[in-house]
Amino acid sequence: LTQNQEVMEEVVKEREKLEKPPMYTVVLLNDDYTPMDFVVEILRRFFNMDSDTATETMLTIHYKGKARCGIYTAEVAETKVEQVIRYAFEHQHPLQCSMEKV
Ligand code: TYC
Repeated sequence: LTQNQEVMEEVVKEREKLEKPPMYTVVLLNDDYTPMDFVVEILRRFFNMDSDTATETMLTIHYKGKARCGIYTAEVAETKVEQVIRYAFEHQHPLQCSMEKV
């Protein structure tokens, strides 16, 4: 490759980064104490799910241990994780939430 081609490849790579920011899934984790209806409320409030989707997702977490609740850019995913953990804590529930790179 010529030096020019190398520079152009680098430019293309940087452009692709700008167009496609890394995405993260926000994952909710099961525990033995958080009430099911509270988890459904969380899924509706923070992940904009309708009742049926929220109920299905809650049951997936309950039976399988965790479920993906949404996919976001890093900043939005971090904010969701913080908001969910704080909201659960304020209601004295141990519900935990994390993010995973897609
Ligand atoms: N396992 C909880 C119960 O039986 C319900 C639950 C579901 C808790 C999802 C957390 O992320 C969770 N009450």
